[in-house]
Amino acid sequence: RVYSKDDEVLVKKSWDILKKDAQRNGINFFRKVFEIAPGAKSMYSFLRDSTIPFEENPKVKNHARYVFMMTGDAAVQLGEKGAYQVLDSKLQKLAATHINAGVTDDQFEIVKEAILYAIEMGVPELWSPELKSAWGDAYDMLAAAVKAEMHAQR
Ligand code: ISQ
Repeated sequence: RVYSKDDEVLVKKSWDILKKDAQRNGINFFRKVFEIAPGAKSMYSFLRDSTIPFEENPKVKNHARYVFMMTGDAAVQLGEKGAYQVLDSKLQKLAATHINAGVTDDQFEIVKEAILYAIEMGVPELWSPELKSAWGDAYDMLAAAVKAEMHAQR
């Protein structure tokens, strides 16, 4: 098994801290995505024609917080359950949203890099190679389920 009990413990411990500042951590997450892939802004109607910095856009602030919370809440449930059981009723809609946005499989790697960066910024005191691989594996499991559902729907 890739995702061990130790991984689960590390993810849960760090998430307890990260979720307390989901707004700031979510913004760090989104900022990194747009830094790596500026073109990703065009996925959001509310960013496409916007000239103000994205973190001043209230819609983005809410969305960044929401996506960060959803990812972390799903990640902490892995272990007892697999990704399919965790995402469950959300999976179909999540996959459909990503298909509609034109997301490709390789773009999941950008989001992985960005979320790991936001976690490092959010809990520098807990950051370690072990924490990085625990979150990386959690992300990979969730992403695999979303990608598989996207392929199934297409
Ligand atoms: C899509 N899914 C998750 C995170 C994201 C961050 C920025 C842009 C698109 C995204």
